[in-house]
Amino acid sequence: MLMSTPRNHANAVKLTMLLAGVVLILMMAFGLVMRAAQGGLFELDPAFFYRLMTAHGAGMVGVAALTGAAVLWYFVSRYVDLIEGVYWAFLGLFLLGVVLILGSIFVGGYGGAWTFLFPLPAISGGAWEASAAVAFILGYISIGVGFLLFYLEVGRKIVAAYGGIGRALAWPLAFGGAQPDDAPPPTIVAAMATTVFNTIGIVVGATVLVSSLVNLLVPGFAVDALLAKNMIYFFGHVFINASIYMAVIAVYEIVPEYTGKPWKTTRPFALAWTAILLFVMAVYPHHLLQDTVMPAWALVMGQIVSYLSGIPLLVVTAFALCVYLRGSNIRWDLASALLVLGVAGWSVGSAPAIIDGMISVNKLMHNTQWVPGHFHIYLILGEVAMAFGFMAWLVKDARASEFTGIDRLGLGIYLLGGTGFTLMFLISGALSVPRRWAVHAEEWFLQDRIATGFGALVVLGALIFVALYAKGLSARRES
Ligand code: HEM
Ligand SMILES: [Cu+2]
Repeated sequence: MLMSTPRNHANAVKLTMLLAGVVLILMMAFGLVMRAAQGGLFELDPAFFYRLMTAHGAGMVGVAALTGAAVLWYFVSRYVDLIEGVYWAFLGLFLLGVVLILGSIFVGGYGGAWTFLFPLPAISGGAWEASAAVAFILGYISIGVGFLLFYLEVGRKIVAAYGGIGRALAWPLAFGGAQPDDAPPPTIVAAMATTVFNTIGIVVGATVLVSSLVNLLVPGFAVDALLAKNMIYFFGHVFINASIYMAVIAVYEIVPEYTGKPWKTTRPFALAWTAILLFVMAVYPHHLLQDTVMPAWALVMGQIVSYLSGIPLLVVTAFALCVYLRGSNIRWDLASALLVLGVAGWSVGSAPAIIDGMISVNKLMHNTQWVPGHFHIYLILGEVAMAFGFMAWLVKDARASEFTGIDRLGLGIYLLGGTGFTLMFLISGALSVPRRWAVHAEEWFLQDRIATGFGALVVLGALIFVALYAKGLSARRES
């Protein structure tokens, strides 16, 4: 095993993180415009609101997945020999997809949301042409193909090096009485698990995408709407979760540098990752709790697995992190603070998610802003915080001092903004404010405006992080 990432892979990942940082800020600005428009701060044509919402949803999910994948590639390349060309093909297909999606939205007028629910892409009520929906779907397919190539390379190299999927998942340790010292490192276990479940998710997503594409081109070819919805939410749930499960590799690899205690694959760790592998796929029916035509057993399973899903997440990462931090003299800087924040935000965000996963609650809350409330917690304060932490760590050695005033300022602004912004979504949801409405009633303006203020802080914090990263990159080039 290599102790440091090969230079070529490191450079490709650094470039990816710079791109991702710029896209994050742009998409956050879109979100801010939406929130301000909901608060009646200015008039926004509703059709344009839905375009922004589609770009924000697809763009943010995409950038979360991209940063997660970059983290995975960076650290997995320390253990196995990955082909650099595959990464460039992945990035190229990703960017091609972005161009197609942006074109479909801002040139073609597509505004059917990132979930492209059948038959919405085809039946737009005249808001966009079928060709715009086709471009959107082709964009997704391009990104999907890129990810499949990525996982094929990661998967085959890990399987070859560790002797099979089961061994890479540390099953001999989990179920066979093998010794922890013989188990693969946490990075490999996490990379193998995400490779398996995200590949399955993307293949299911690609199937429903191609079906929707055929339906667009040959309207006589109808798709079963309930089946399509199941497939889309299976894909969507697995894909966004995979982004966080990939990003957490940064915590496993970087936090030990600060605590001096290596993160080890233990039996509970191995068991938890196997549980994650199964739960992440079994839990998706929690997105269909409103669909009364779904078989009752599937919905009940969605609820029960929702309860269970929180456990391995909290055990493997949040609880383990507390154990590692306790009694160690962790050195705080921007990177370690953001990584620890990421785990905390992810864990906290799982609570309102589990609440919404209860059938009785979901009946009331599902189409309210409670839903964007919970996922913005584990995205802004979870996945994206980990991505910013990873970026700060990448340029750490270019900095003279460890935890500067500007670092603390950025962190404080981001944390305050993120907490306030997501709390306002939850409060609005509890007050039954619907989600995905371009125009709000005046009674909701106050929450919307307070949220807009907090949202602006998030954008400002993110700007500071990305600027520090860009500065760090250029300082390294000069030295
Ligand atoms: C400054 C930061 C952000 C702001 C101001 C913001 C704002 C918004 C707003 C106003 C909505 C629509 C809410 C509604 O349904 O009424 C939304 C939806 C959404 N946001 Fe954000 N957001 C931010 C950051 C993020 C991040 C970091 C991610 C993911 C990494 C994200 C992912 C999403 C997704 C997936 C949706 C759902 C779109 C849909 O319903 O189709 N957002 N956001
Ligand atoms: Cu879900």
